[in-house]
Amino acid sequence: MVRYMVTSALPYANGPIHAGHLAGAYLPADIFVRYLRLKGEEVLFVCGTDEHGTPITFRALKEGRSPREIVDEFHEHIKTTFERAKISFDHFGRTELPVHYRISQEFFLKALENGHLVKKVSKQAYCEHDRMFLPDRYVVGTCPYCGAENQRGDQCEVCGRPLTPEKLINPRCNICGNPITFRDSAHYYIRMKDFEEKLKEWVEAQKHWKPHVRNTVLAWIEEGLEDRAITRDLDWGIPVPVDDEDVKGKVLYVWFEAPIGYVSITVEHFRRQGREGEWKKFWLNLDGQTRVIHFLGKDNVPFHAIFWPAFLMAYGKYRDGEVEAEWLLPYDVPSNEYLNLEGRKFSTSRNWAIWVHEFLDVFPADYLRYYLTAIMPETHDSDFNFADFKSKINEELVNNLGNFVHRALSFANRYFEGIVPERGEMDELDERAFDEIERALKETGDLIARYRFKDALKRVMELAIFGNRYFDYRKPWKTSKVDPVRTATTVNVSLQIVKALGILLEPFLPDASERIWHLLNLEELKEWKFREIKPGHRVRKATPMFRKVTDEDIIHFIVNYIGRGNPASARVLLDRYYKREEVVKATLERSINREESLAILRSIYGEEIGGGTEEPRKKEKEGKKMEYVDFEDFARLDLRVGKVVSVENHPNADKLYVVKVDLGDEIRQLVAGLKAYYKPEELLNRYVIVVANLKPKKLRGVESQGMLLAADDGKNVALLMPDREIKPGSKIR
Ligand code: B3M
Ligand code: ZN
Repeated sequence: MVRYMVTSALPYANGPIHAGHLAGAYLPADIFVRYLRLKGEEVLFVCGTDEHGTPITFRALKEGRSPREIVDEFHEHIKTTFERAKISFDHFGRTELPVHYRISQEFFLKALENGHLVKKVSKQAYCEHDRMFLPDRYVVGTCPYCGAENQRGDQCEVCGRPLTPEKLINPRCNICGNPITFRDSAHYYIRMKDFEEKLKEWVEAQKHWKPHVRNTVLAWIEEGLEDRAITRDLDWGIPVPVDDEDVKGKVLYVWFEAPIGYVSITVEHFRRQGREGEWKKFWLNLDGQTRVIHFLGKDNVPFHAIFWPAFLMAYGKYRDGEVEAEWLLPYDVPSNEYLNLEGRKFSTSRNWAIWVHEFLDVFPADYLRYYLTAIMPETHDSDFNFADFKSKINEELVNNLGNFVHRALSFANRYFEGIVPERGEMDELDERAFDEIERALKETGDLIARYRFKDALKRVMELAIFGNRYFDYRKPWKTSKVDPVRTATTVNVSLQIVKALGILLEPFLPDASERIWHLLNLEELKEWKFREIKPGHRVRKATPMFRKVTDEDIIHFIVNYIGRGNPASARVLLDRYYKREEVVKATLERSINREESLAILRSIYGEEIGGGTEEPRKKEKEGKKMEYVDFEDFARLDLRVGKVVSVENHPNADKLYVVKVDLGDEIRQLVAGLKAYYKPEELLNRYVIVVANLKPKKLRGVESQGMLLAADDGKNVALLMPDREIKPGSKIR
């Protein structure tokens, strides 16, 4: 029987996971693995964080933190996010572990011993200003292959070619922006020529790969493979394991050791279980039965289909006391294209992104999984669109699937007290229902096995559509009055379809599948095989499977999550769908902290959203009852006179000032959206009114320790100022 070793690309531990990552390499792998498990196949699913290389050190440098702090933080963060998204790794490890150092160094030494490595001194990018070598992402410039500008020295994001800093046209230092120079540095290179023929033969034989992937990889090999440096001038990573002054203090190239992480994470997995030797059957060719399948995003294809196999070949045979065997080359490298957000590429710096941990604060994991599977970028880039998200969830998940499950359960309870009734005589349509179940299992399974997850999910939903049609046609609400046997058959068959859906949904929506199992009151383990629910079995009361996605949910997400990271991006998204009044109303209705919500709304829309807020103003206009507050409520505000002592431009926002105010016994820093209304000199030394006990809050990265009071007529803004000089810190009463 075939055994599956499934991996998802190891995400760099330098930031959170976004929906594009999830849809690219993690969700598809999870669907695949969950399906194999239901089929009873032997499968191991591993992943972990990639914790070395310039993606890590560059972020550390920018934030003035140590690489270790960064990787520790994001290892935990990413691990938790995957758990929340129900990605069912057998083990989620990391590369900053001794076992990984050991195995990576072993790969290096074996390749060296086998004569596949050469040491060469060559010119390496160097920054005179920062006084350091600049590997990979420390250099930016124009891609020599496709001409795309601003590409980093490790890979072109546009054409996908692996790069090196020397190859870039007009290279600049990515830290200080200055042009770079070149200095001699010694490195170990892998002689790719040694593997060209073997690689070509091997790729040619992989007829089961997606044709365009196979063709692209072959084309790259045919262009000729150059030697590739597998060491770097960096001080974070795995030391080069040779006693050689020339490479002292240097580390292994991250793309050399990261794929070895798949192996070391597997080793660690079995070690923790006390089953030490078992990793071998997943990575060595012991019995010809294991398939290693790497799920990844398309930019990772060359590394997995050319370099990684070359490293495995360079190692030669693995030997220890018990075994002697070849390493397994990848069986397949299913890769996805990119996901865009509302027509534009994801961008971390502009927060034009759906961060998975944030999305899951607002929406259930099943909704994210459903939508990302429905739009999975399998053959071309696809687009995350909020309107489409809402309609797919509400129309397909809630109205079709949720509705069918609910109808079947409700009728079982209404007419049969929750006991699955015996079927009467079956007619053609009843028989067909069972055929449909079998066909759905077969066809969905085949699609998953061919990595066609989008179509597979569609196929599952077709069974739910069939269920609803069946139910509509049978009209049990009518037959119940005249034909109890017919009604019993209808309810029985409907419940069977519900059970089948419980199985079919497991790979895609594990929570919904569990809920169906719970509603049906089933204890048996799920299998990719249909067995009828027996008459006499008691099911539970019907409760709704899902709730609808509302505009308020979407507004809440855009304002409080995207907006917190980048108000301008939130504004673009909100303007696409909603009127400002709607946004303000929805946000304030959900708000726990009104001032905080107002501050976010202001950062999104500018100052017009005044302290008074639009909502009461509108109420007054409509002549509605005034809302009174108690004096105690007012007295809770600590309002004070402050004197402006400095005004500076906000570093990251063009509408904001950073204002320092003397409150008598302390200087406070406030962030205020006054730039459109006051020049700095008009503010300096003026007396203003400060809300002094407002919870401090970061606005675009700068902490605001209070708020200035201002009047706002929708067009203009006027600061409140005491009408004569008074001691800073005086209380307003
Ligand atoms: N960390 C690249 C990436 O996150 C890299 C994958 C490693 S897989 C061995 O896109
Ligand atoms: Zn520099």
